[in-house]
Amino acid sequence: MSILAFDLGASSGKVLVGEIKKNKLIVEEIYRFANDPVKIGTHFYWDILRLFHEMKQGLLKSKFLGFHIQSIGIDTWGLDFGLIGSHGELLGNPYHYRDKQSLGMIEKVCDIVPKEEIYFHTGIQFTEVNSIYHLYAMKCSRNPILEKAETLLMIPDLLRYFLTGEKTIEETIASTTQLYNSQSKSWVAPLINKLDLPIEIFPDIVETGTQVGSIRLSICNELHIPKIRVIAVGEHDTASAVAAIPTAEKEFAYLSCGTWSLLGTEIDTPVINRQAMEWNFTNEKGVFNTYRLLKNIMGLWLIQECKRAWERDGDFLTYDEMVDLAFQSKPFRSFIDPDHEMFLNPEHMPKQIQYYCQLTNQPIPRSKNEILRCILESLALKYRFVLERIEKLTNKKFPGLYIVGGGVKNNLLCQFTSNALARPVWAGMEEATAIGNLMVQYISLGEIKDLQEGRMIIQNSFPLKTYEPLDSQLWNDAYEIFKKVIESHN
Ligand code: LFR
Repeated sequence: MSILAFDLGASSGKVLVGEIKKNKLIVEEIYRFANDPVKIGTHFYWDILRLFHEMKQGLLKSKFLGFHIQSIGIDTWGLDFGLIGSHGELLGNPYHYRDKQSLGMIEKVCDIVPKEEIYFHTGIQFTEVNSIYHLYAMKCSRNPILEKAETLLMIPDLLRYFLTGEKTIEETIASTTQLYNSQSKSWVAPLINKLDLPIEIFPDIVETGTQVGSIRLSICNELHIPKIRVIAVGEHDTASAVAAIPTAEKEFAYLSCGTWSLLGTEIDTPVINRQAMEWNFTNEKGVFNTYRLLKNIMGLWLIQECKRAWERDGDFLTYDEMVDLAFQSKPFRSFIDPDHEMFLNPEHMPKQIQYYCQLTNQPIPRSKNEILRCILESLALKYRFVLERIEKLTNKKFPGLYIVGGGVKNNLLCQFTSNALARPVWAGMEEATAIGNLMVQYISLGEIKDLQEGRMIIQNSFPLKTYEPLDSQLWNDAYEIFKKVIESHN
């Protein structure tokens, strides 16, 4: 049975076909397109209509290739949303979470509703990029789009609505808003009301795996395709990626490594206490009965932004070339805290890294080699820092770390991570997000029994590469210095 995953990530949008043959999941990418946010004036937007057009091209491509598609599912990153007006049309272009309108909004929101109250209802980390702060910024600026809105839809739900006409939000992506209580499975009405946000715009929630209608007739006619079922998969990309972690263990640590590095563990009940709040850990809803206790680490964004900055200066490097440069550099010269807010969306990432090193009285990385080395080592050390905190919060000790996502192509980062943790790393499945998306569809269609069986099939289908730790003592010494640096400047 052939099914289709639409996976809209920061580096591109992808369409992948899944099939199960001899107890193996076969995944083939059939179409890829750009997913570049667009800056106009001071704002940063999704190019949403273009993306919908590209999704239609993906559907056509699957037809031309002869696949008989039984269902589709859509996932994207979390947080972002579109607003629908009284005529059922999208009002304006959805903002990208890196849009600066939400700067300063955590303080404003927490002046109205105490931090503890928000955390105890939602279990979600405080970061300015969350939907709650964008909505509040729109409210403060009396944004006419919010004033006219009748329904809020998260981006995968919005695209799903364009396809089917159904207006619902899937629960994993709902949890990224910081306005949703995934234990009681409801929007947090007191929070929404205290912020004077329009509660009526928050639609019904559907559980992961729900079959939520089919592609509307007008689109089937336009593309000359049959009716295709649409399934609300783990629409938050991280939920889908973690669903695909290929393990039979109940307790494991993972790193979903892409533009963001999401490091965490899967749990049955959220860890919501003072310590978790102080350390700003998040409890996002996972697929089915799971939660993800994790921390967002700035991730490959730092490398992607260096690439972009150097390209603007006419210096074009591939990611492989960048890894080679880092490899050639002297180790452990200077460190950054990848998660310092100054790295969220700077004008020029390499200069910002130099500035951080200057502020923290460290040798300033001058060459590209030194800058890249500084990023990769700092990421690996931050992974250790976060994993140790997760172990404290859960009272568990993990034997190693699974890494999935685009970052697995970066051998140096995987090796550094193993070195920094002094534990093995099992890395693979660049397309984990799409694989998790497909797996949930198969569960919904009854082709796979449950998450556990799905993970076994995935384990059987995609080999992992093991990295064993090297130079543990050197990395241990570096870790002590790293901790002092990040504590000195937060
Ligand atoms: C990863 C991700 C993270 C989320 C960030 C912004 O792609 O979805 O989970 O925190 O992007 O939405």
